[in-house]
Amino acid sequence: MDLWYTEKHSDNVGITIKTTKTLFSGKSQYQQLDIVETLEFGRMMLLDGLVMVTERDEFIYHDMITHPALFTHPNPKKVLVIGGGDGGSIREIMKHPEVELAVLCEIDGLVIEKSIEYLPTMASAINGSNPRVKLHVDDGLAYIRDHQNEFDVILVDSTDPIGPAVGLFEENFYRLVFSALKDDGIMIAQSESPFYHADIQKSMYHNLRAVFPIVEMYQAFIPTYPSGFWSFAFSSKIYHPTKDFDHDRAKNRNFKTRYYNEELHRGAFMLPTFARDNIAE
Ligand code: AAT
Repeated sequence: MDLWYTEKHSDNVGITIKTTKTLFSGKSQYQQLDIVETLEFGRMMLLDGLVMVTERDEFIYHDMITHPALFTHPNPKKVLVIGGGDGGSIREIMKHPEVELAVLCEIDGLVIEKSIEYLPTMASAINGSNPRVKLHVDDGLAYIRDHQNEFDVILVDSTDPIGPAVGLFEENFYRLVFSALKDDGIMIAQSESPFYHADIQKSMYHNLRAVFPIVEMYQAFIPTYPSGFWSFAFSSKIYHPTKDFDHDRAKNRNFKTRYYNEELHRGAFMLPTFARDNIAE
């Protein structure tokens, strides 16, 4: 029997996806984890009933949380991902040959374990086979406190600001990220939907600007996230995402990307007026 899964995106709107099978359902110390099979989007991972990733559209999110920073920073050697236990961000980071080490700090070991088991295309670089990858099961806030002046790029691949991710949207956390970055470091954080989450964006960008001299929003189209219109925050100590971006290095990359490209890199930072207004000072 087919079951229709619905995620409510507001009190009155939602997305509905036909599922054919539940592959895993269980509760960790932090959250409810479900992995289901769908007809349109392949396998889909839910945390507390909300869509985190699907096999069909994850390439968009993972291209866009990684490549803009890694093609702006001239020599990213050491990268930290906070959250992202499915491994999709680490897989994309590994495509950059100059990266010597990527550290994944995910709070929930069950997400990592079940992603390796059920989402192997995403988890291909976190299954223990890659010597350039290190895994830590820990709260990102706790991990970052013990690290100073260490990373070239930090990606905050987190859940929405509820439960364990609340602290990852606060000024105090951004100060710790700033200290954990080297003098020319860059941080990217997923920053919700400009269409539905204006309030979250307003406070998040306010907090980021209190800490980083350069803060720019960029956008991507992600069909299974609320409204399909999603965003990321680019925060940086010295490099500007379009002025300092190395167009030729991105153009001549020796790997394939299905969403990101050197033209889109610039275009993604061009925002519709209502999105710009969300984060106006
Ligand atoms: N790669 C896209 C998937 C995610 S999931 C985000 C991950 O962040 C989850 O596995 C969650 O367990 C982890 N997480 C939450 N809080 C913390 C924390 N404090 N420290 C470390 N990891 C944490 C992103 C989905 C975006 C959803 C948009 N609707």
